[in-house]
Amino acid sequence: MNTNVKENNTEKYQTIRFEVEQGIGLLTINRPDKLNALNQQVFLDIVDCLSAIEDNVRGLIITGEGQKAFIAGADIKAMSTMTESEAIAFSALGHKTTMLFADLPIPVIAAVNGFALGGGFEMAMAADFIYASDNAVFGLPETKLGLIPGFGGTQRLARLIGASKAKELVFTGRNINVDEAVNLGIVVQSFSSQEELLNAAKATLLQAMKNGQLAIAASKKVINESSDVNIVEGLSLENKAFSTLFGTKDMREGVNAFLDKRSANFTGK
Ligand code: DAK
Repeated sequence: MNTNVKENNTEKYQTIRFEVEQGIGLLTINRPDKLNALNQQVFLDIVDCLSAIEDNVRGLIITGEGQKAFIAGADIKAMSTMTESEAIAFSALGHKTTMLFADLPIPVIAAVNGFALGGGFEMAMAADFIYASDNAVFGLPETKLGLIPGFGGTQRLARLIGASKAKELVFTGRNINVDEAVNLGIVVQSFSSQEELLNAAKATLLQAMKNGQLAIAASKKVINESSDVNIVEGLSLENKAFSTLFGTKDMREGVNAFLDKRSANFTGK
């Protein structure tokens, strides 16, 4: 498939848009009148979209429609009438969605434009890393609603910034601006406009796409697993992934290209 052609799956979904250009998938949550709040349909659309993602997609950006919000959280109106069993199903769907980002063997960047609150912040943390625009606002305000973060926020924020800082943010439910988010290590880099933000995310993915895709997939997997295991097990996982790559054509191509003083031509094999 020609990866330079822009493909568009937009009409298929009610609540998201999905376009592929230059091998990069751009998944946009598209409920701007509700600040892209997450209801069941959004999760169903994302799960359907990510489950059908094709091999020609080598990097993914997730963002929100409009200038105001990435995602302003779970849909509070929809949650207001949920029973306990519906909440379990909703939460499970949210977990499934965030795990899909983690399991994709390609880099996933959350491009946060505006509010990333509650489930929105949790969705962003499920990406491999976060870029944000200057107007980004992050927060986990669930305790203000008598809830706790339910889409992995207690787990991912503590792993990202440490338990103490995560508790301070969760207990207070306070919002933080982009500078504080950068200082805490939540955001890798901030940008002065939404256009710059998306361009930077695309440029980063294009840079990564020049490298061995099997190596990227392996490194993503091993880094993701690192927070769940002790150092000895982690080094063992790294060792296995490292040595497995010696059986790939891409690894031979990469080192031979260096020795031949030429650019590598990786094929993903
Ligand atoms: N849900 C539903 N609608 C929302 C929304 C949300 N989270 N956020 C905004 N909207 C809607 C508003 O109701 C409004 O709709 P209309 O009234 O025009 O119909 C429209 O978006 C524009 O919002 P505002 O008029 O409020 O805009 P402002 O600029 O005045 O304020 C704001 C922007 C982001 C400060 C404000 O909208 C806001 O505070 N929004 C709520 C933010 C929030 O608390 N988010 C966290 C939600 S709690 C679980 C798993 C996960 C979760 C829970 C349970 N399970 C275990 C099941 C996650 C929970 C959350 O995410």
